[in-house]
Amino acid sequence: PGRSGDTGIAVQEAKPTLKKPPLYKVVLMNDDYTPMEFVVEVLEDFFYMSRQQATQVMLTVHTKGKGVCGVFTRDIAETKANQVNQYARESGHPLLAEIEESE
Ligand code: TYC
Repeated sequence: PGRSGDTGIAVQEAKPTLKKPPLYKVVLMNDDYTPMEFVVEVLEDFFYMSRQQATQVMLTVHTKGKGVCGVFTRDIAETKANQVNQYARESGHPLLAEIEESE
């Protein structure tokens, strides 16, 4: 602890480094019914992926069961997953996005 002037009172000095916020993955789950094209469009529109990148992630989810769409702070990850799930429901598809703690 530092000492405040000549009062002899110990004070807590500010830490010079900032803590990084915890990060969360938005994970897309596979299902048997959502069209591949719909998934690719979701990845392009909500995660700003190129068509090539979106196709690759969609195929990873399709073959491995799930895949990471992106890593964000908690609020952003929750918002993205909610937006995807709401849009999929409105469109009549069972596509599901979840969030997972990263690291
Ligand atoms: N498995 C789906 C199909 O064969 C495609 C799909 C891919 C669905 C990724 C969901 O997150 C998903 N039509």
